[in-house]
Amino acid sequence: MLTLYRDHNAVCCHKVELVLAEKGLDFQIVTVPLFRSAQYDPDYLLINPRGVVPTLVHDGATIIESTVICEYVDETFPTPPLMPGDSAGRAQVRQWTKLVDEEIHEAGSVLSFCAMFRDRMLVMEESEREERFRNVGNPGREDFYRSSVEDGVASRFAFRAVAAYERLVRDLEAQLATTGSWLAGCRYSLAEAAVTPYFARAEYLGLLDIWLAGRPATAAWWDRIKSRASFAAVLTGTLSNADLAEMSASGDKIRTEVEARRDEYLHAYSSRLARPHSPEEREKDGA
Ligand SMILES: N[C@@H](CCC(=O)N[C@@H](CS)C(=O)NCC(=O)O)C(=O)O
Repeated sequence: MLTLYRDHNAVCCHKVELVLAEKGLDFQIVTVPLFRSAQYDPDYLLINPRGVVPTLVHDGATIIESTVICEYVDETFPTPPLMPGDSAGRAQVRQWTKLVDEEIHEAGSVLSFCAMFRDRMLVMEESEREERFRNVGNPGREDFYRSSVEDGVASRFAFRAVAAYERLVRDLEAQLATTGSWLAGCRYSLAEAAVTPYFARAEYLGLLDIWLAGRPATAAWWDRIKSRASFAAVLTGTLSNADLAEMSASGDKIRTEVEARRDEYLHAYSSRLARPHSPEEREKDGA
């Protein structure tokens, strides 16, 4: 028996659900509504001491951390495989999942905070808002929650988030333009499941095209992902009209500022962003 503790519109839960859908697995859902602070309930903290979703329970084993859960599911239910058969391919997948864990998860969360969660939190009583911040048991997370809610896209965390999306899509384009349809090997893998929720969130906020413009290989890859049954089951088929309307309206309000921060990043970092030339190209340039 598989039980997933999740919030229905949480990016790292979508990652796990995409993997379960790709495998065609049935699972029981326990809803942990994040905005009601259910993740800090003492009973939930017993199974996930980090106070976050998702958590997967399988035959008495409790597994936390979405990337770890995805690998666990892939190993335990090997068909269809979502990891390439060779070590180099598996290393390639892990380069993407590590990037998502280290940078993109925070970037997606910050953009969501600057848009819809900020809107929700600004209308709370101050005491309720403070309690929400106080509940976060991790100073790093508390800092970005506070900063995104207090300063919105002007926050330094938002600048980092916009830069992280820019680098992600730049690197996806470089890879997909050379390797073809998928990020690792010849089929959909855990790398796709890891990136998809953060692309979907940016798309629902009405921001993804800021990064996709002029990146045809990534745009085609994104269309391939959206045409899969797993995407329909986890995203289009699950989010309500109210969810979609909230994301779209709140994203609309920050779009111009996000574009400006992207320009600011490209301007400040352009000389440091040039991809290194190959020895052959340098020789041709007379370097
Ligand atoms: N590294 C963790 C991150 C988990 C995480 O931050 N989950 C978010 C939802 S996507 C959450 O539960 N946030 C709780 C909160 O904001 O208080 C994972 O990948 O499982």
